[in-house]
Amino acid sequence: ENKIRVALTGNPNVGKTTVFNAITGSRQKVGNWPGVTVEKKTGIKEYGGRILEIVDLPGTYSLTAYSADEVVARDYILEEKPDVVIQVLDSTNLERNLYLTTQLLEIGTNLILALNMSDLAERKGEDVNIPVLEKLLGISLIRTTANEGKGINELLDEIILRSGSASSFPNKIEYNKKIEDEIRQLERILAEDEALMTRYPSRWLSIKLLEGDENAHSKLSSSNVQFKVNKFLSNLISEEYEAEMADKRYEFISRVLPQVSKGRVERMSSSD
Ligand code: GDP
Ligand code: K
Ligand code: MG
Repeated sequence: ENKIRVALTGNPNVGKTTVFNAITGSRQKVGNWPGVTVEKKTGIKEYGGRILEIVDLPGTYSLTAYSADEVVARDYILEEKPDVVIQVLDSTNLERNLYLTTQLLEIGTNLILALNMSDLAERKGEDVNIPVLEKLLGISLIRTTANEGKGINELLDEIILRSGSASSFPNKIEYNKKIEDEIRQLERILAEDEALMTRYPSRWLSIKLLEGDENAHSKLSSSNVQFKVNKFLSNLISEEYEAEMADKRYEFISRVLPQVSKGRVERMSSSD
């Protein structure tokens, strides 16, 4: 196929729409997502002999299902399975932005990070070691200053490159032993519904079930699997899981950031 379906995601105000505009120019369509009053922007770009279909997803801090924006963004990635997902990040606010990254990694996508607002980061004297961060996350990063059109061609080249590969699930976050064990048990139950397993990543779905995510639960279609899952979850307190999992995601970020921030770079590469 000559078409590449690309989704832009990221926190609010990080420059998603600026990236979207820089890529698609005037070839845009604006409408609404079905059933909700959330704006839907799509656009087309011809590049390297390929046709890129780009969608500008609503800005979110997380991929839970607490708001219409989160459900739209998450369901697009899960159900429509874009060939490539670009997370646009504000380079001056990496810690907060990487929280969404941990969740995109958990879903498993062809993820590319656009480290946007690099002009502001540079002005503040902040710098990240891109090769080391790429290695720690297991994905590609491109530096952009979208409002000046900088890094956009590099981003397009990376989209073409990534579009040929399968989604990856760099399993970066390990929960405690008890939770990992429960994830495995849930995955075994879910595996009984083959159709479900071709649609959703089983580890991600198991994690969301433990977190008490009703939207994720509603994706279970087999009543047999539903029954077993409900029985498994009946004695568990989902709030505790949600807290533990959020902690582990932040812990991962706080381990990664010092290794890629300016000043720590030398130490990292010599001991790595
Ligand atoms: P969105 O909410 O993620 O879609 O963010 P927008 O694309 O609407 O951008 C938010 C603001 O940041 C706008 O005023 C943009 O002009 C500005 N902006 C976008 N990218 C950059 C960048 O790389 N550097 C700077 N300095 N400003 C940017
Ligand atoms: K905005
Ligand atoms: Mg926007």
